[in-house]
Amino acid sequence: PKAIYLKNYQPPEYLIPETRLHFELHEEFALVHATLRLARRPGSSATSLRLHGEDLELLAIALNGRALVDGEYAVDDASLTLTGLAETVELQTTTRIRPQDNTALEGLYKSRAMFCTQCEAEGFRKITYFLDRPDVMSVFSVTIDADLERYPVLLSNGNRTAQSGLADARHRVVWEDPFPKPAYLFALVAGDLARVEDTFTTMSGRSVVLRIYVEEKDLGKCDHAMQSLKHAMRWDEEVYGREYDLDIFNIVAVDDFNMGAMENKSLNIFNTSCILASPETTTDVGFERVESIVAHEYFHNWSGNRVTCRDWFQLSLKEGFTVFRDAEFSADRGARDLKRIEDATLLRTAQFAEDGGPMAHPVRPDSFIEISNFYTLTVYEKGAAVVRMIHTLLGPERFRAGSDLYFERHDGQAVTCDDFVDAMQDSSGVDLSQFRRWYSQAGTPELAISGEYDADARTFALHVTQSCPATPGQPDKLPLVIPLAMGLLGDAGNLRLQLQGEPAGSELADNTHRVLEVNAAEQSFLFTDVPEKPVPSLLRGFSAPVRVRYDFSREDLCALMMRDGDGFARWDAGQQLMVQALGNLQTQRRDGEALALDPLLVDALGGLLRDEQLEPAVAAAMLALPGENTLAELASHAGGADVEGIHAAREHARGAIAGALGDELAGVYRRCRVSEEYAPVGEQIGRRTLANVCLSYLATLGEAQVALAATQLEAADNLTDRLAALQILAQYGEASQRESALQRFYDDWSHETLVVNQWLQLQAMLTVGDSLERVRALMEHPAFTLDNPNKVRAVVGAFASGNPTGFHRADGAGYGFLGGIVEILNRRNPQMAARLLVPLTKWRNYPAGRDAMREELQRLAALPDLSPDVYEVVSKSLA
Ligand code: B3K
Ligand code: ZN
Repeated sequence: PKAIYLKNYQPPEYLIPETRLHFELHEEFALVHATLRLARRPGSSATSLRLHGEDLELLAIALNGRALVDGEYAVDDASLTLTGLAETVELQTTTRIRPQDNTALEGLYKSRAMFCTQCEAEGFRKITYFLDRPDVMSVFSVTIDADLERYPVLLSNGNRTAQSGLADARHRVVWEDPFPKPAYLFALVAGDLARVEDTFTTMSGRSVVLRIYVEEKDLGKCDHAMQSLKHAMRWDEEVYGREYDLDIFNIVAVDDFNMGAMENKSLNIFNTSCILASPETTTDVGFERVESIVAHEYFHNWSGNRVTCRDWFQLSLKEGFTVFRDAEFSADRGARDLKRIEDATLLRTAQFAEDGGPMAHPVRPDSFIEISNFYTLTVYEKGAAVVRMIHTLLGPERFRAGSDLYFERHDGQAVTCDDFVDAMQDSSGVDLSQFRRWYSQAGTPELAISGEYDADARTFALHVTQSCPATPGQPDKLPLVIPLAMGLLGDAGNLRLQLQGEPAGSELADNTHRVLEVNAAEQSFLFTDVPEKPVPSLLRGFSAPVRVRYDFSREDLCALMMRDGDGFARWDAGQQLMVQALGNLQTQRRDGEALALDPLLVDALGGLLRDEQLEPAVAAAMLALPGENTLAELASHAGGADVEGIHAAREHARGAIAGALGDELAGVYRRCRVSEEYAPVGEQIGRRTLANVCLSYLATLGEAQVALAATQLEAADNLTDRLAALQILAQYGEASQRESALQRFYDDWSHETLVVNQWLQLQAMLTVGDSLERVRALMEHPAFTLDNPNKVRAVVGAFASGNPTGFHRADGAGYGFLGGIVEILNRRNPQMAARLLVPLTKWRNYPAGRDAMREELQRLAALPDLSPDVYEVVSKSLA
């Protein structure tokens, strides 16, 4: 496998203004008749053309109506080459493909009884010969023939323009999509599907039919997705002025899907786990996930489909922007601070780890071997953080003007990240040239900040130094533009700020919040008229994807945690206090001392529990200790993570907190229980989350408290409370209690695949007993199959990334287990295989397991027949 480079980008020699496809779907195979109108790109003088095509059996080929004979074209396992081409030609091919045998779930494949497609990024080439690259946009017309009884519903992009009966109890449907699109947005579905339907009236008064197609049994689980879709459509009109552009919008749910969902033009295809929702089968977090993914895919209609990517190096053009859009949508729908907390946690835990590891790459990568490996946290989440920083630097009005200009300038085009920034720059007049480094420079920048108070001069200076560690291929880094949102905390609350150089008495000078623009390696900011020595509140709202180092005392952190004006900063200060406290416990444990948790932290948490004014959801977030993976990521800087030590420290802290604050925890648990009928609304969600956080602390205290979980499990009317209780019973209950609760839950819910998947996942993450043994047994369970990505993620993925002590057990068996699964999936589903491997690639961060992890990677590297996906991850992580 060879790498391809952004710097070698060449525009296509031919374009395909028009594509006609005719599918004949059968039980053993499918025939694809394709008619492509090819037109030489203005400016090109090429007469030959190489079309992409993989796993295709070419049955017929004709140019301008004349069948080609051997020698007039060339076919290999990845392409079809034509020569002697005129300026415009019509190419007709017939290929035979085998969707039934397609276990990679890329191209046209079968999920249970239905046919469906997944073409992004390069799956269309497994359907027919084509220029399968996003800068070739074509108008598609699609004819589908299939058995009427098995496949009464036949869908593709755009509008349905014809339908008719055929011989042999078959039927035909024709779809035409008026919008030119790249092949990755093509979709086809055929199946026996039921649907729910609704309508939406757009801001200009057009009525759009909305349909969600599912298996009959799931009809009752579509409401939440439908409501989410309508909210998203309205929000995009209100916030971005973007209206939907066809008369119909379809969503289809499929069980076998490599990721969450796909934004195919007017025919979004979803993993059932990201679309179906009901109180019995979906947790609060699941409801929120459905809403945000429905919105995300819908928003792609403009940020992705109407304006798409020139090449796959520009993936963040659509993904970073669309993640930013969906995050703002969720923040507007719910609680903004909480959404920022969730996103910052994800970035700090997983994206920072990516940035610090062997696969580190810029938001716009320079090269790749297999693009499927670059649907990463860096491209998505850091990409979104980069768009957010533009939003912060420009402010909402100028950002909106920039996005208007972007959509107007590039509608119908395939463009680059630079085009996006150009639009923001041109409309605002803000020079973003230095800012662009965020797209090309990999690694997590670090701000080392110190504060200096001068009581006589009444000034407070912030000295800021920025740096960024080297990443593979990028030894030297340049200073970035970093918006640093901040405030200063005094004894009685946040101080009014006056920055030196700022006009005094202006509206700005009056408030307590600033965004400092850090753009040099070293800089100072001087605040004047500061009446007392303040504690700085830094990186409010997680205003940039950076690490901040500031030598806060524990008392400073407590002050910020209890009194700062910014919700995110309060949470963040609490987390820092916890990280320090947990670090001390680890040191005590290593030195064989008695473990003693920082009393200041316990007091602060007690204060939170007693504060009845604090929103429950915020209290829940502030009470939760940083996760083991977050702590491991932080430790990767200080000589590497001690998995056992982290786990032990965290468990000790949980017990100590519960021991000291048992009455408060029990009181809040009682006060927060929701007695109304379940609804996935913010107020209830907050109370449930807080109650379950309290319960999970209490469970560390012993049998009597574990019994509360048993009661909750019996009484619950929703999956959130049930799963939380089951987790506690399984983790803290006695063995017999654990096994019977798990068995009973399965017996109750074995008919609901999505619930069973969550049941599998919960067990894969239990740390009692021999986790690996448990996981092996789960893989033998009738509910498990390696062919379904949701199951693989629930068991293997959850174990490798969500059960650190199990995965990193001292004998290395966890690594061998994961490697074995990757070996099996390497050919069957390369995308899944490569993704599962990610935890092993972090081997340098784990001193104890380092050798065994590396050896497992070396074993994989030596296997014959590695897919490009797995090869890339393995070889880069060993380099
Ligand atoms: N664009 C798709 C992801 C496709 C992944 C292909 N391996 C979903 C999304 O980001 O909206
Ligand atoms: Zn997306």
